[in-house]
Amino acid sequence: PGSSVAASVFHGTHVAGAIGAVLNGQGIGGVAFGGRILPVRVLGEGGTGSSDDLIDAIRWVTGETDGVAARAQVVNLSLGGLPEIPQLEAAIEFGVNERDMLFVGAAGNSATSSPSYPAASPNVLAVSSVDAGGQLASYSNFGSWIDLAGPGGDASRDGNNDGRADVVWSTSAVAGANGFEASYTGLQGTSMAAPHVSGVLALLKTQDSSLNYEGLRALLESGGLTDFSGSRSDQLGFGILDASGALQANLSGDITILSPSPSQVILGSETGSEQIVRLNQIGNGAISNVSISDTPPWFTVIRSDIDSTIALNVALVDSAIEENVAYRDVIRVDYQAGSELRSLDIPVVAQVLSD
Ligand SMILES: [Ca+2]
Ligand SMILES: [Ca+2]
Repeated sequence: PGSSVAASVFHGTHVAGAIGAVLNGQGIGGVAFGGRILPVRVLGEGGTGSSDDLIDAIRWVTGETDGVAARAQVVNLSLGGLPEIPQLEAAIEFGVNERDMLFVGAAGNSATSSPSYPAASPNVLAVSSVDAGGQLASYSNFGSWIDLAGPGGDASRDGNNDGRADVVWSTSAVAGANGFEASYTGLQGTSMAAPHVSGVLALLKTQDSSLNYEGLRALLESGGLTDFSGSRSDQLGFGILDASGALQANLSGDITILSPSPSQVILGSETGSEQIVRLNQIGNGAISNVSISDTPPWFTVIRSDIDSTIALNVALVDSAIEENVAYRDVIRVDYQAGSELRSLDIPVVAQVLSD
């Protein structure tokens, strides 16, 4: 659920409108305005519900429940705040692996870095929210688990200086003399940011119905979906959604990249003084000329491949670390992927606390 600006009703109507509202010369149009929407209700009025209902709904949409084909290609999850739940992970994994479905989750509106599921699931794109000036919205969650940002508005700001609060306008309804009447309303929230991403994914699926989550990650991590600057950030992930750029990148064919796991190295008294980072290859091009940047005195990087996966052993240099000081740097990996020169920044943070 988004943070309401006016009355908090017709949340799903608002989200669906951002994805698929038809162009009728009034109000707004959806990102994928020719798309078909399959509404699946999992929450009651006021946005409360149970994770069991969500899991049942995902199993139904993927076709796992009754052993049929997927009922949708893209699943927008403008909900969250759950912990990691194995059954929920399994239901999403089935859709991704067995049905080539794509899942998008709202990061949440608590201005915290605590992972919120299902967005934080490794098989779901987590979407944070930006205002009309492209800055992280004041309420938006953030963290190492954010994949990209989308327009979700911020009613407390006017980031594009147009004299109006930055809210997202979409379809809604109001009580009239003869029941509910169609209307439009402005809301803010990562719930509003996620459907913009889902709408673009629907367009990408129209271009190429074989686009699966692995291919989508390659597009994302190579900067193809966003205005990616070259460095991932905990606020915007790989950057702010770029609809037209995404459609062009999707058409340009196979992308090969190295994807780090974990995406960030944390060293210190809490987490240990060594960590292995695997650079998993996504895509089928040849990877060559992998080079690792010089490191600062406080850590070392040694390449120590695991079978055919490139891997880095990152280790703290105890003698170069002062206690209770926070250290932060990046490992830059340059490499050739097919005909493209690419680079990757892996953040490294360290802190050793005194006893
Ligand atoms: Ca995720
Ligand atoms: Ca504005």
